[in-house]
Amino acid sequence: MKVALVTGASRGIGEATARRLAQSGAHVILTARRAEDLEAEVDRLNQQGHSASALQLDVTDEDSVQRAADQVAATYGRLDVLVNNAGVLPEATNADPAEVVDLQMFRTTYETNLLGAVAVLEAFLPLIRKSEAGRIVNVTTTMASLADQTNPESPYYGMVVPAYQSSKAALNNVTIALAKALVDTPVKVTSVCPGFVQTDLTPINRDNAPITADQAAEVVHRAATLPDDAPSGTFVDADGTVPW
Ligand code: NJP
Repeated sequence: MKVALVTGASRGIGEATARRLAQSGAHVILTARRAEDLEAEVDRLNQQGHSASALQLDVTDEDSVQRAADQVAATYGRLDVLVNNAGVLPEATNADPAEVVDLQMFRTTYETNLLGAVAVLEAFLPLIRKSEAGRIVNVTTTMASLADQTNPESPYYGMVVPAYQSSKAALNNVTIALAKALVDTPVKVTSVCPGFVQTDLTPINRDNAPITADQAAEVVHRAATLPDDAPSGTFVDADGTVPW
């Protein structure tokens, strides 16, 4: 049985992705800042005959990340699927910003979206290298595409949330670099844009989002279960390739 771990699995796309991975036969480890927020979904999945467990993992707390990695090492000795999903968008709820660039906003956003993801990658890479077919998914966004941000024809052209966009663009760069570093291994690394999804990430816009978290989980799941002959180091959404 494959062992999969999802960060930020207490709600939204992370929870739906964990559910989808469990439904496809993996043992899924749901993680979030508070383990108690995961209990109901873990119980539900196990009662449905799937295999799930919970671990506390705050991506901004290195000790918490390392504790989780040590626990996975002790229990399974490897990790087959890592979904770096935990993310924040504080600019979405900053109604009256003093200026478009705000150092504290960048720090808060980068702490979770970029440095948190890097901390998780560093701690879990040794376990992913032990998998026969490791898969890493970094959940980013087309809002971070430099091509789309500079194309006046793109629906993303008018979106200006620089802390969020640059944090995810940097994570996209990590995808590219990791794929190169792991080219001689079976590990595949993918950046995924889940689409505009009905979640708590942008509470003000939630009702305008066209798709549910369960629908968004499909493309994340696809990247998490790439076949052996699939390319590594790609950026995709539900429709295919997204330009960097
Ligand atoms: O967000 P939300 P989504 N350590 O707010 C967790 C990207 N995305 O599902 O600890 C660990 O419902 C938090 O857990 P908790 C987006 O950038 C979305 O929409 O309980 N976990 C919760 O489970 C993000 O990367 C859209 O607070 C931490 C989860 O993160 C991913 O999709 C569009 C944490 C957030 O759940 C999931 O976002 C797009 C920490 N320090 C990309 N801080 C969209 N929704 O439309 C937060 O293109 N979490």
